[in-house]
Amino acid sequence: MALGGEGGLKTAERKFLAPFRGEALKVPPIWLMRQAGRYLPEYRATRTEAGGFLNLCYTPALAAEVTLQPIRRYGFDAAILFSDILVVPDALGQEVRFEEGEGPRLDPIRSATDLSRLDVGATGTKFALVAETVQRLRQDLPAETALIGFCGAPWTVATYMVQGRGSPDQAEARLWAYRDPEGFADLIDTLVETSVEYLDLQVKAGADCLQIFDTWAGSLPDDEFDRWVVAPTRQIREAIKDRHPDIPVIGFPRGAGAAVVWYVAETGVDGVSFDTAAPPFLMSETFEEDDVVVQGNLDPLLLVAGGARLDARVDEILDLMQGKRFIFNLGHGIVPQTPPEHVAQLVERVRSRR
Ligand code: 1CP
Repeated sequence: MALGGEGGLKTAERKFLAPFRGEALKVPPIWLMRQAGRYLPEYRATRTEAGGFLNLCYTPALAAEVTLQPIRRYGFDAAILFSDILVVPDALGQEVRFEEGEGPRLDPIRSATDLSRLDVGATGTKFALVAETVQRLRQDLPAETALIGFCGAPWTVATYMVQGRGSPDQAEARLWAYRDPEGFADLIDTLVETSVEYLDLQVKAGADCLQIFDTWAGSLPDDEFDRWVVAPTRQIREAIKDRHPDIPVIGFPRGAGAAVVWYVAETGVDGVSFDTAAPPFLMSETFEEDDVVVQGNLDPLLLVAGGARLDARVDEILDLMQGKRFIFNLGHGIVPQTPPEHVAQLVERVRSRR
């Protein structure tokens, strides 16, 4: 597929944005979380050329290139900026390292003294590189392709900052929040403030929509969910809406289960992304017509398996979501062992819908 410049198409005409204007499309827009990444050989080549994952995030020409790779292959309705949620702590001065084949590593923050070493004034240089990537993308993307900017939600980003790495239970952050809620609130407030600046500069550079990833929203009981997931997300959404009223904001409170209703009502997000565990009838029946755009939720492992099961599940989701304001996506990110031809099969199945 040829990639071209703006070509006179207005932002408002991009198909991806139609559900946010109130339209329920017969063939919904489609993009996939982690659509750029290790399952694509061209991604692995560019990552090697960059000399590591974070270098890739901070080299605008290469970050833009890997963002465009899945658009060239599959013509998704939206591209998502190639970056990572951990660029925020890294820019704040809590250096993030990605070793080959391992997850992220950070020197953990566990106290007010550790916290005082973060510098909200220091983010400019690294954030400017991300803004440059967004600018390049808006120029190089096909006019019809929307561009999604993103950040991690403060709770999820904090879990990595406090634990120093990914963890199955986010225990260190949860314990800090119980033992010293005021101290933990200082960390969350810093992340709210920094995330607003980060998203604001992505919109100014050309992002059409924003997604807030809260991968570990499901690890908190109701009262803590309210304080550390819902309240900070609402603050971010409100600050962004003050500056950019027309930019849709999608939340992804992974693992929230039934609390998704509360999350949508209280944060005021324009769209909500359902995770793999949510039964499709929850996506189709939970909300009234005007409440929110729904996105989701195919199992990423079904995309690895492929075959007739994949087609059947895609059809089931599309049947249930017929007549709804819906965006087709996975319930979590694409995994590295996904065969690229299965992604082509998925896109073809969605687009051949009559
Ligand atoms: O090349 C590599 O080996 C790095 C793999 C990789 C990639 C491709 C990481 C490391 N991050 C990314 C890109 C990324 N991460 C994007 C880019 C755009 C796209 O989707 O195509 C986005 C939106 C993210 C968001 C992200 N990073 C989340 C939230 C969504 C989710 O997947 O739950 C989280 C939790 C992270 C942290 C992170 N970054 C990378 C890894 C392996 C992890 C998870 C670490 C862990 O919990 O152990």
